[in-house]
Amino acid sequence: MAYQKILTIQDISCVGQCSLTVALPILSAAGLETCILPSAVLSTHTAGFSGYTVRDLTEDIPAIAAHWKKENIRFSAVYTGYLGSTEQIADVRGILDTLLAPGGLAIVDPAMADNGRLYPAFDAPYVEAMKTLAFSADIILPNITEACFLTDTEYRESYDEAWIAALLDRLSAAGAKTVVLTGVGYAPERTGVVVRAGGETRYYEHRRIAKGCHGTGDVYAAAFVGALLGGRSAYEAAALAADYTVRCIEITQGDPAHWYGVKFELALPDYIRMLGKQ
Ligand code: PXL
Repeated sequence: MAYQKILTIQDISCVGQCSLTVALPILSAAGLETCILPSAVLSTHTAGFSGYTVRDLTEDIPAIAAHWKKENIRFSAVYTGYLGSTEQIADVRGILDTLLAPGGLAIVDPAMADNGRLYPAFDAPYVEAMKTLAFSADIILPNITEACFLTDTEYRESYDEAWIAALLDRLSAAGAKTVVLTGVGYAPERTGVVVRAGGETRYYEHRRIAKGCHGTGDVYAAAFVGALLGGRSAYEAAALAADYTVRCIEITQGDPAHWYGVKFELALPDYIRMLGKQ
């Protein structure tokens, strides 16, 4: 596989093992030159800490993108996660339009909600703007809550295969291309990921570890992008990322003081080993 340069756009949560502090090491471990564009800088993530600081970097983004354009810098993929503002989403769309190399991939994790609720920073206008970004991307990685927000579907705690198929149909009808729908489980101790790509839908089921951990969506998405750009199909990359994320949770679950993220670093050797297996 040729050496590839990719760009990831998401926030820096200085403490909390999510977004860029997770994506950068995972993508580097996958052998990708990883360029970053911070959407905002927060003292911590917003899920469980109180009194966090936020500096929105929306104003800086157009000049950064213009400089890269002038320098003729292009990326073989752009992968976006948690963004800093509704207004910023238009600039991020502009980056996808102008800074991807020919044939480059736009991958959007619409990181804005979980467990039926939006994250504290986001509101209805943000969701509307995220729809425009997600439905212009080549690949999206929503969880069920985010898929519901993207399609104006009422969130459900319990569901069956027919409901998930209908949710995927709504995403496809709205313009989604390849969809990696995360956190889909049909039995109490099982969860998994549904991948709809090229008209085919496949499910990868795996063990569900009771304790939900923060930041696992970001670990999952970065591990997926690393495996995909390494030459795997969307389904293969989705399965590999699931195995790595489960490993990260296993390593972390015995430590109740570590409630804010997963010890993904300790499993990076496993990730690299998984990537080595063709
Ligand atoms: O893991 C998603 C995420 C990323 N960045 C920030 C967050 C969250 C989830 O809550 O608060 C700042």
